[in-house]
Amino acid sequence: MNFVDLRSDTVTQPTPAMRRAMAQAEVGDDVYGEDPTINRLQEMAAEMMGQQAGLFVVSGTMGNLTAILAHCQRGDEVILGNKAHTFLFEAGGISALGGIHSCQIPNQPDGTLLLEDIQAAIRPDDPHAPITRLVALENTNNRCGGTALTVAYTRSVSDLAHRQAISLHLDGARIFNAAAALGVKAKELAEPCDSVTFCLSKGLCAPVGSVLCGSKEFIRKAHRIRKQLGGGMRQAGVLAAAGIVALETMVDRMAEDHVRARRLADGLKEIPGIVLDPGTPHTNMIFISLSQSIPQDASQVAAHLKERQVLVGCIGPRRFRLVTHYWIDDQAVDATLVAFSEAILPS
Ligand code: TLP
Repeated sequence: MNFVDLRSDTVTQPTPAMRRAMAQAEVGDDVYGEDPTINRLQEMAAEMMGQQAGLFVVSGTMGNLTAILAHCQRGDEVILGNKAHTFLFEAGGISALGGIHSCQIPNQPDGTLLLEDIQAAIRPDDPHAPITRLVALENTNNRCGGTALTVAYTRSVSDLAHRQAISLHLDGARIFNAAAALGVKAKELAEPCDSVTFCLSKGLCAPVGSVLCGSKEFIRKAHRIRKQLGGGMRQAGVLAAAGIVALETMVDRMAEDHVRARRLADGLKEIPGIVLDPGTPHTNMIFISLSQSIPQDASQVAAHLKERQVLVGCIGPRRFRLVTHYWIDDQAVDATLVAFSEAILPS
């Protein structure tokens, strides 16, 4: 059965070109640095992020964890948003595995952290306080609606941090969505940062993996940490091969997902009982709620949608997230609108 799966862009299947590249990939032992396909992916990724080097990791979560462990010692502090994926959805890995303290400051609705809030959160040189070592941003910001942070904003945070010898990490899981929405190169968004992770397995459609990029020295350090985390892979060029196809063929089509998200949102707006978040969609995510006039809750509506072969993410008792991606075409958008109009029963 063919479902229209809007739960996330993580559900994307590899394309036929990716599967072919995987079958034919030249491989070697990557723990020895001998997998030519991984080496090529890492070089391509570093180039696209305007960084010196890259490291292939299993997931976005592992990329962020590896980066934060490389920047911080036990007891150091990272400043991040209270809606950051690293804070909300990475199982507390930075504190569980790294003893790293997090200082959460409010994410603004556009995904930014106020410069004055960052400044106020930076600890004084006082033995009572942890050492502020790192600021982390997220672009696009998932829980702020898939909002894109601009180049100017990223630079302003980088300048503020660097003036005080603090590093900047970017969770750029969806940096290519941000770049498409802003009409800039991903490199411009990543260059002001000391490290950046981006995901191959979301909108870019590869089955596995993320790349962590930074300076040569930083990546050397990160390489050892990846090993400590059990993330040293062997003939994983079969995975990297799909990542290379992703970088070659998927980056320039990202805007299509944004156009479809807009079309889907415009249709949903016309269905009585559906309330769109202000400004949604910013990129490939649509955030909606059920109005009080609807007797069902989100899980009941989701169950009705599932009967109509449409899958959506429930992110609250009356709230949904819908994410467009390569496998959501115009027909899928139309089918979703029909399914919603049938599934929602006004009282
Ligand atoms: N996000 C997933 C879920 O974990 C919520 C999703 O469906 O959106 N950074 C950001 C901004 C992310 O959105 C995600 C995944 C990650 C990191 C982690 O990536 P993975 O799943 O590869 O560990």
